Amino acid sequence: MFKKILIANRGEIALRIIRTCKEMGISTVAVYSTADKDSLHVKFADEAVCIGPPPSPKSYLSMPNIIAAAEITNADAIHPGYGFLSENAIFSGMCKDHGIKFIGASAEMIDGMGDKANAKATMIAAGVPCVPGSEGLLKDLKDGHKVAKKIGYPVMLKATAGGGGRGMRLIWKDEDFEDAWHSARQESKAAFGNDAMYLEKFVEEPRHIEIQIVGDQYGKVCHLSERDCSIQRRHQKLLEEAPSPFADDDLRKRMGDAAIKAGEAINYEGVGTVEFLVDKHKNFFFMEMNVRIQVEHPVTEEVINFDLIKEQIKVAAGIPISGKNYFPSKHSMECRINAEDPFNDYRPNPGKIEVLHKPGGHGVRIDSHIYAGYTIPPHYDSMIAKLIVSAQTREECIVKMERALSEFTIEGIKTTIPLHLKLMKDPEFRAGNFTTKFMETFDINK
Ligand code: MV4
Repeated sequence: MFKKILIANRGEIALRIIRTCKEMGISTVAVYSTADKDSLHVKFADEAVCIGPPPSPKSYLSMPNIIAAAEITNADAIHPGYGFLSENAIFSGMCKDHGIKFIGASAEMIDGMGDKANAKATMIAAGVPCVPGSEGLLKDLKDGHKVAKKIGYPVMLKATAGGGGRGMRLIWKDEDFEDAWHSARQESKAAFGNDAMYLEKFVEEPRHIEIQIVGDQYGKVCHLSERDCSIQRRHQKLLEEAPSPFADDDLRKRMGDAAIKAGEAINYEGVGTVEFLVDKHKNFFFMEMNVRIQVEHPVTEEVINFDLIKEQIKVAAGIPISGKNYFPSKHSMECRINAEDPFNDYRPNPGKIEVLHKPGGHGVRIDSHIYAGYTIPPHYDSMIAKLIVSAQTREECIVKMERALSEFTIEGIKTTIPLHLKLMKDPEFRAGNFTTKFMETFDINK
C-alpha cells in the first residue's frame, strides 16, 4: 500500500480524499495556491506545499510544480480528484515517468476515451449500444449532408474532441446543416484545437443515467449501479440521485451489464463512469466515459454502503476487486450548493461566509470545505458544498432533503439553496417525471 499520497486538488474533494487516506493510515500532502492558504485541505493534511499564485494555470494546473512538490515530500502516489489534471494524459504520463503512481487513468486510456468518435467506435466493437450515426468521422461538408439525410433529421452534430456540449449542434432540417457545420467546427477548433466531427440521430427528451464501474489490474470489472443526473443546466449538474426514478430492475441490470462490457473491452483500471442517454422507451445509448472519480460519487457510496475513494486507492495499489456487482439498497440524493445567485442567471457570488449553520441528523451528509469566516476565492469552481441525504425511499429522501436544506444557513454570499428548496416542492420532480430538458422550463419564481 502507498505510504504517502499527494492530493493535486483543492476544496471538498481534496478534503474527501484526505479523510479516506487518514482512515487507511496513509500520510497526505496537500498542495495549495496562495488564495487557498487558509483552506481546510491545507489544515487537515499532514504536510502542505504552496505551488503558486491564485490562477489555476500557475498552481493547480502547473504540472512541474506539482511533480516537484511530490518529489520534495517523497509522495509515492498522486490523487488528482476531479477537474484540474484528473483527465490530463500528459500529466498521467509524467507521473509514470517519475515513478509516481497516478491514481487515475493511464495516458492511453485518457486519450482513447477523450476522443469521442474513437470511444464510440470502441464501444460499438465491444457490443455496447450506441446512438445510430456516422461511421466514425465525417470527411467534409458534403459527406456530412449525405450522412445526415441518410440518418434522418433531427440529427446531432458532435465534435470528437467535445464534451460538456461544446462543439455540439442540434440540426432539424437540411437547409440548416451548412451553418451548423461551420459554427460547430469553428467552436471546436477554438476550444480544443481539433475540428473533427461525427453525426448521430437526435435522441429527444433523454435522461442522463450513468453507471459507476470499478476495474482492477487483473482485467476484472464490476458495476456499482446507476446515478440519474438529468437535473442539469447548461451542462452543469445541479442534483444527482441514486437509484434513478426512471430505472426498473431490468433496465438497471441491462445497463450494468453494458457498462461492464465497456470497461472490460478497454481493460479499465480504477473507478470510472459510463454515461448513457436513455430514451422514453427505456432504450439506452453510450454517450461518454469518464475516467475519474466524479463529483456525484457520494450518492453511490450511500446507496451501496461503500467508500469509492478507498476502493480507488486499493485498486491503484494492485489489490484485486471483490468481483461482485452492487445494487442500491436505499435512496440517496445530492444537491450541489454553489456560490451563485439563482435569481440572477446563476451569477457567481464569491465572498466571505459571515454565518454558517450546517444541517445534521440521521441520513444527512455534507461534503464541504467551508467554515464560518471562510472567504470563497473568485478564481475557482463555484461549488462550495454537497448536501447528500439518504433514506429508505425516494419520498422520504425528498422530505429529508427539504428539511436539511431549510436548516442550512449561509450568510454573506448568495447560494443555490433556494433553487433546491423550490425543486423539492416541484410536483413533476417529486413524481420523478423529468428529463435533461427539465431545467429549461423550471422557474424559481413560480
Ligand atoms: C445527445 C443528445 C441527444 N441526442 N446526443 C450533451 C453533452 C454531451 N455529453 C452529449 N450531450 C447530448 N448528446 C444525441 N444523439 C442530448 C445531449 C444533451 C444532454 C445530455 C445529457 C445531459 C444533458 C444534456 C443537455 C443537452 C443535450
